[in-house]
Amino acid sequence: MEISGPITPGQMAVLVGFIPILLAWMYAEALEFWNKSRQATVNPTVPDILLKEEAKKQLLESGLSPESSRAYKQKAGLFRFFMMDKDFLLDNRLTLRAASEFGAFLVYFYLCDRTDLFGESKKNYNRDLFFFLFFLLIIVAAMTSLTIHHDTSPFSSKPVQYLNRHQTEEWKGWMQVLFVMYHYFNAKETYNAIRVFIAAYVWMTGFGNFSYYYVRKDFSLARFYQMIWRLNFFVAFCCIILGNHYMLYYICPMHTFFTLMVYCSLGILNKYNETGSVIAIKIAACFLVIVAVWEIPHVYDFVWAPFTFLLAYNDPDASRKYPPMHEWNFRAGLDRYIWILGMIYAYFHPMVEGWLEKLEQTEVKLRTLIKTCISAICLVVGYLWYQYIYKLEKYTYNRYHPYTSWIPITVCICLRNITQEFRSYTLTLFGWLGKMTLESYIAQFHIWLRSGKPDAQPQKLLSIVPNYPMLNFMLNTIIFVTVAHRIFILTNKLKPAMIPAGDNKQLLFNLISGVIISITLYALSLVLLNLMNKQVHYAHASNLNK
Ligand SMILES: *[C@@H]1O[C@H](CO)[C@@H](O)[C@H](O)[C@H]1NC(C)=O
Ligand SMILES: *[C@@H]1O[C@H](CO)[C@H](O)[C@H](O)[C@@H]1NC(C)=O
Repeated sequence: MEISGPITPGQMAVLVGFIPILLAWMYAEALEFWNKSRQATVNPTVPDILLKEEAKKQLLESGLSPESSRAYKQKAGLFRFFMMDKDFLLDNRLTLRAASEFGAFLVYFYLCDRTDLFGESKKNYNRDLFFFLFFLLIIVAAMTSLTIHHDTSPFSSKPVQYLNRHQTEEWKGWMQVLFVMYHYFNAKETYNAIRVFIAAYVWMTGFGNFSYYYVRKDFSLARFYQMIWRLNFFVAFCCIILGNHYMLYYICPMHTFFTLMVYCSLGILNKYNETGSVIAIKIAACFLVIVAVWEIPHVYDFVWAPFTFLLAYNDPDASRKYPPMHEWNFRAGLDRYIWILGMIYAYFHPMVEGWLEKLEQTEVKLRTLIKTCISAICLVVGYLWYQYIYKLEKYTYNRYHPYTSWIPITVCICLRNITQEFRSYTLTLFGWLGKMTLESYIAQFHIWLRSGKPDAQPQKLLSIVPNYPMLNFMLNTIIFVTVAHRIFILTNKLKPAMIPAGDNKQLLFNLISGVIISITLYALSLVLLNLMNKQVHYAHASNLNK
């Protein structure tokens, strides 16, 4: 098995960190198994409570109160991990299991994308096949998972759901399916549509985050870190394991940045958020910041220069070379306004919902008239947009995109919510896919498609079943979706262990120990690699001498 390129210190560090976790998990499972079988055979009649009482008595006898033992538990977690403390391992067995499974997936990613274990094949676009597969999925989803929802919206107690969670998740699912298929089949003709989808995600970032912070008023750092962690945990490991830059997965920095912007704009002076004019000023300020950074020459370079280490990107296969910060300018620039629009829509959401409720109560004739008018206007606007903007060639389209992407999004929202019934139907299959958009977006690069070397775009397909493109597509898709879904679940499982909510001391402790462990592992791996290189040199030299 050949690997592409030498092993980096980062990869070594992850490996060195992963092995003890894997061993600890196996040990913990063995302990659990042993405990269970012992309880079952030796002491089948003693209930659990008695055992616990017994343990407490022993603790007291040894001079430790239960309180101090709890503090000991929190603080000395790391220490106890290194000592392979049995109780600690048993308590954290599930976390260790999740971490080990996650590590195993990373190994799979590496095997798929950086070794020649599996083959690769060329992308091939066939419009007929592309839409056949997409419609097939819709039909299957409609037949198996059409659901009517009756739960209430977070803003009112009425069951009129306008812009509810099921819908946004379903919406994400639709877009995600087309988005990954666009990559798989290299469907160049849908390029402009993909741009609109990404704008819609960013719109949802603005919408969802604004609603959350505005309604819940929960500006706690722990919550915020959890969100950032959820967005970046998986991608960070992908970058280290595969030697990529963060910007290869541009969706992640983009959402992180816009989430940060919403958090800051609402979090600063959040006492005054109830006042309408303050919100108006905040939103205007967001616009001004974006206009200043992206529309005034040289401001962009000045503002973003310090972040070059994080956001630089060069495509190794590109025929034209751009400056390293061009990619971020282009990607974030395309959707620079739409998140603000999401915030505005979220702000007016309760009001629109009120209108809709009133509209539902008017008599049938008037209601039908109004709804028909709205639909007609939407259709005409949508058609005009399609004719005059969407159909433009991609470079021209990109220039108009930041200023026009709100049109299809608004049309979509209006039409989707036009009737009560329509609003409450969703296809849960798409909703299910929509939940793991982030994971499937990242995973597709390496275990569905194949990039082959650091920072390269995934130009090839991963081929597990050579010479049978459709069977390969099927098998690969099953693995890909399963892995993406598992990683979604694992990320959520590991989240509370890494970023505990509501305990700032523990959070700080975790952050600091995380940094220390990372630095230690990195240093250790540098030393290890150095030693290995010396050995290779030595072997080489002695070969030459012979
Ligand atoms: C905020 O936006 C990010 C990025 O889209 C998303 O992952 C997160 O769930 C959003 N937060 C809320 C509370 O909706
Ligand atoms: C009403 O508004 C949009 C669509 O989902 C929101 O995202 C809601 O999800 C709902 N309608 C649409 C357009 O799907």
